[in-house]
Amino acid sequence: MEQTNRGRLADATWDAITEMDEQNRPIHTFQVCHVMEPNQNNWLRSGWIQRQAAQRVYVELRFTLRDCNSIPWVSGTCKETFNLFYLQTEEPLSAVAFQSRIMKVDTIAADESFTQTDLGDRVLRLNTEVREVGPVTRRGFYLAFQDVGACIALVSVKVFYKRCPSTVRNLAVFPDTVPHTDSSSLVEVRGACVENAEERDTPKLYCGADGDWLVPLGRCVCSIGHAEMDGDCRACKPGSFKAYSGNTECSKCPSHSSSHDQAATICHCDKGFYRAIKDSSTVACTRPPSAPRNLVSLINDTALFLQWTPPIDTGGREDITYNVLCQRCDGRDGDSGVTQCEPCEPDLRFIPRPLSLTATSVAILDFATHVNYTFHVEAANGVSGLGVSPRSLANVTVNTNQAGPALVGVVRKDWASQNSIALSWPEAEKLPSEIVDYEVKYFEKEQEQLSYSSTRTKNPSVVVTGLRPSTVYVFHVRVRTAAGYTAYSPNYEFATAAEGNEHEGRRLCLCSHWLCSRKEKALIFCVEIKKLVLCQGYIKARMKSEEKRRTRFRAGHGLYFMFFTYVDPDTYEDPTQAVEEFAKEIDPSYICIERVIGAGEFGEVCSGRLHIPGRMDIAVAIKTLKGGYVEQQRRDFLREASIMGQFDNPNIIRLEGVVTRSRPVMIVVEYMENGALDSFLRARDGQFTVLQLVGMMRGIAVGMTYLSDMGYIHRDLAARNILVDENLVCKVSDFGMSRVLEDDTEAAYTATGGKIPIRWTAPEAIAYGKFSSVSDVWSYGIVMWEVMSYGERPYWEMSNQDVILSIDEGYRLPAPMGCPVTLHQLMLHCWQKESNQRPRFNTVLSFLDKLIINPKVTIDTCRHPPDDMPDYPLFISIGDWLDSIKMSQYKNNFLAAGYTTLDSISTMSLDDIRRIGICLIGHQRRILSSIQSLRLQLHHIQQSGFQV
Ligand code: ACK
Repeated sequence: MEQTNRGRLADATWDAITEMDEQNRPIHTFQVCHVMEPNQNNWLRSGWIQRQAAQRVYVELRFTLRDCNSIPWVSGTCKETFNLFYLQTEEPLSAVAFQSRIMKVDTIAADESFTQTDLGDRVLRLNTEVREVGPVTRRGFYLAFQDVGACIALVSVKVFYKRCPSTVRNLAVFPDTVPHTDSSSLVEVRGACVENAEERDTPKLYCGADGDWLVPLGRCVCSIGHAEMDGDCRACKPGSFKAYSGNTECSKCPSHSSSHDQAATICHCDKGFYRAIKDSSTVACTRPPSAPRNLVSLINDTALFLQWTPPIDTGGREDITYNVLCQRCDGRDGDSGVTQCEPCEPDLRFIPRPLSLTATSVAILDFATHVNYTFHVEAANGVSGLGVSPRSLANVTVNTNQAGPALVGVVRKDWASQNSIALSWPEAEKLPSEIVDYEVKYFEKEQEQLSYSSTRTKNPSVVVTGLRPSTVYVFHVRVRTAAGYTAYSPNYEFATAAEGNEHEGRRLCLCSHWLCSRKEKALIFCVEIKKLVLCQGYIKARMKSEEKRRTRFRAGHGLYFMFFTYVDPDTYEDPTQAVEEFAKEIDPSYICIERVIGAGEFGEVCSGRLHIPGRMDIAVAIKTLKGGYVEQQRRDFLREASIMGQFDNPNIIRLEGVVTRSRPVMIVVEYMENGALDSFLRARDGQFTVLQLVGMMRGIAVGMTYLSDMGYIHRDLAARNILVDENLVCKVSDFGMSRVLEDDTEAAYTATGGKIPIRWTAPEAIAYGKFSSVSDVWSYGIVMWEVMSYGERPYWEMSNQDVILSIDEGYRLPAPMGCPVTLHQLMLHCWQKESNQRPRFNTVLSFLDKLIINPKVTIDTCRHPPDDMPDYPLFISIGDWLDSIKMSQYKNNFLAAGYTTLDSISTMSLDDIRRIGICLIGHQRRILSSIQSLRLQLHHIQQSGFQV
């Protein structure tokens, strides 16, 4: 700001003179020029100048000064300078007071002085000098000019202070600001956003000592509906909008939207157009799509397909989806004749789902037959349902059949066990097309319908396995025909038997009549033809898997060119892979479970039939994995299948396949009509010839020779693990637990922590866990003994500990009653203490073969043990002997009858035993069997020259 003050003469020696400048404009000046007289002291003083906000004051002087040399005759009194003074006061002062406290600012000299010539030429040599005055702190001040003998004309005096002027930077207004007196410090000033702008980062400027704005920081941006123009925020014009604050322009309204007012922040959708909730307010407005086109239905077997093409008008959106709505329109209203429609059954299955489909097709399953379904396919997008626009529907009506609905009749429970329930129902009749099968859906009642299982059966009966004991299940059944499903039967609730309650109302299921019905035979034939293709596919896959297996063996063992080698499933990182490789997956609908035949470690064992399309149906045994299993149990259970699946021998139980992809998990093996060998023999005591028994042993030897050639060690060879078919063929089974023996009730824990069936196991395997094919040979000898004694328990009731001790002391089982010596000798050979002294399975097999070829010679005449047969000690007294066979209670009977030495009893017959008062048949047999063995040993000892 410029401040000038016209001063007044203090000493009347400065004259106020008005002159004309070069352009003839008047200029007012104060002049003094007493150059001829010495001791000049002429003062000119300003009026009182208010300081206002100033801290530092500047004085700009414009003046002319005469060159002393250009004035003729002047003495040394002529000067070419004058002095500038100032005085600060709170109030205006009198002239006297002024004189005393005045302070000098500077002596001012002229840069340019003028001469007489200049005057004549009218050239004005004007000087401008600026001086800083202060710091000023009082309310006002005076300026004073002292002339000490110069010739001066003071043209102007400008008094001012510096300030940073009000400004607008980055849409923020900064006010006038006075800098600090200290020229090195800046004044920080916060700006205020201009109208319709908002702060982003606090706007700041710094005011420098020279009145310049420095270091701009922060900024303001225009608010919504406004955009920057010429440093201002101006409102957006109608037809445009700005939705977000920022330094962006106003945008034109997007398609199908408009704004009618200034400063619009949004453009509103035109009538009939919408934005979805998720849409940004800046995008174009859209509308619901038109209806899908070309809706067609296809009915194929048991599935109904709907297909359509997308609508012509997608409404301007890409999020188009389809909803399929279903109605059953069965009858007509009697009065109005209008078709009655109702929502479809809730369990109609839509694949992938009924609503929010992104593809233009859907498959519908489980529909009822004989029904008129109307399907409405609705096209929808993100703005469907926002306005009042009608739904975009395409409709199609599908008739699933001609006749009335066919329902399954009353479902009955035939029997229930702990883990199974057998159901049957009357065969569905009056169906328009062939029955494909029945579907039985079931779930635990307590679980509501949270998870349900289903099984299919071709017959009007089923055994549902894998259930929990003492649990109520809800069942319902429906028929599947080529044209679709019937409706479900009502719900039926049946419970499984309580734990410990073996069977409840057990009876055969009606599976057998499936094969009797001519109609059904025809159906099976049709299904077979249809699925032959599938079957061929399977065979190819199986061949591929076999080839893979061979390659593996070739690579792994290099022995393949001679034998297959057993692959331990435990060597697979993922045991499921072993199951996949060695066991084929069976479609559960090919399995018809008929009855429960026993209980295993993992669940029930059932019998039933397997009907693989393209193959004769066969009787099978089905081992099930009971519900509620954990993953490890599932693996252990399936481990048996991955072992069994590697074997192919007439005397090894054959694996048909597994069911792992649905519940219950099952292992399906060939059915052995006579069940386990031990119970089979016990039930037919004495009913077979020796040759028949030898035939059974031979079968087992064939199986074991195969297994040992494969490098497989069974570890649990026992009559209970041999199965017998209707032709008395014996097959080795039970491979699942051959490593850990958890499921063998005979297996006991040993000192080394393993679980071992002591009575069947070789001493080195018990003592050091040294299992081998020759330890299997020991077990084989025990099985021979079991066979010849018709299922007698080896070592009878002796404790496991006593068995181990007596074996260690050299005792061996005596020949069973009626057992040819040769066979007992073979047993003894298998029980050699030194494992390498025992025969190998192939030797056992050829021995039995000879026996079978020439039974008379071998069985009757070969009474002498082979040369390498070791000695087995006899028990010293009758008491010891009876103790060893756990028949101590009969000591008195023997003594009372006069039998005191072993020799005396060696000739006893069965009648003799009965006569001395031993009535129980089992005891009679055990004693007689032991006596026969004693007889052999006596004979052997006598031959050696010893006396008993
Ligand atoms: O002595 P079993 O009737 O014969 O009782 C048991 C029961 O299941 C539990 O294991 C019988 N079993 C096991 N596998 C078969 C099979 N493949 N064929 C016939 N019965 C079998 C076994």
